[in-house]
Amino acid sequence: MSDDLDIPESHPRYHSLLTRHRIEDGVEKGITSQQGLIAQGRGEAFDYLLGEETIPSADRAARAAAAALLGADQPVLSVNGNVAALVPGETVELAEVVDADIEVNLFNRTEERIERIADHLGEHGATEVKGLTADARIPGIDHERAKVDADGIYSADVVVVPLEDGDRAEALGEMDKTEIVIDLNPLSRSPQVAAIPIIDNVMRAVPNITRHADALSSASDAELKRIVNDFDATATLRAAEQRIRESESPDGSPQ
Ligand code: PTJ
Repeated sequence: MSDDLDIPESHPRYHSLLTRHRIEDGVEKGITSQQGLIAQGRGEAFDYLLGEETIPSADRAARAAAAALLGADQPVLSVNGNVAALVPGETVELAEVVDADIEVNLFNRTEERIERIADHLGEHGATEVKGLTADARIPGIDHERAKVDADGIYSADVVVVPLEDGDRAEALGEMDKTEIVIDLNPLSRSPQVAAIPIIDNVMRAVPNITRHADALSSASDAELKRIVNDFDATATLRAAEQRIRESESPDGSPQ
């Protein structure tokens, strides 16, 4: 992926423009679907209202996510076309730190796009990418997202599902998995049904979970469990919604 932007990092909208650039690049490479552009626009609006920063409740959620992943028997990171374009290297790094599998799972599924995403993740250091076998189905979903690997998402105990539609999020919850959802919209169905909703941009959230996982790498199982049990999903969603509703720009004027 090329991150060659003709604008300096000091530009106030640098990160937002970099995100757009990566998504555009993803579409050009056949990794991201055209609907991914629309999803990105929707996310950007919420990010703007959140102040384009990781709010304290999202940081606490990222720490709880790191604890859940470190304490898991079989954690899996689910990757779609937007995630592959935005955070390929960061996803591989997180998978390494928490010893998770990576599985491609697409809403607009084609074998060709799965292969391209797997290759793209391989270029960013992934040694194994699941998702092509698709020998199991998530019960209760009648679209392509139901197709998963039996030794991947299907049998995982903890799953990270960034930028998800609500259907699969709900169905995975019903399979008794601990679901970690990353989404900028606290009112979206997927964070609402997640055990651990992280209301943050995936560009910030994924490296932040990795940072917390590094810091917790020598924590005991009891300590990891305590962090997960103490986490309050409802308060996290409420804090993000409040931030959005009361949004002010850094100089105090309404945005
Ligand atoms: O690659 P595919 O075929 O699996 O398709 C992926 C998309 C994202 C196109 C598909 O899952 C989709 O249409 O998703 P939705 O229903 O538009 O939901 C996307 C959610 O992600 C919305 O709630 C957005 O607010 C949120 N979102 C968008 N960009 C980001 C984001 N959340 C975190 N970080 C972002 N950069």
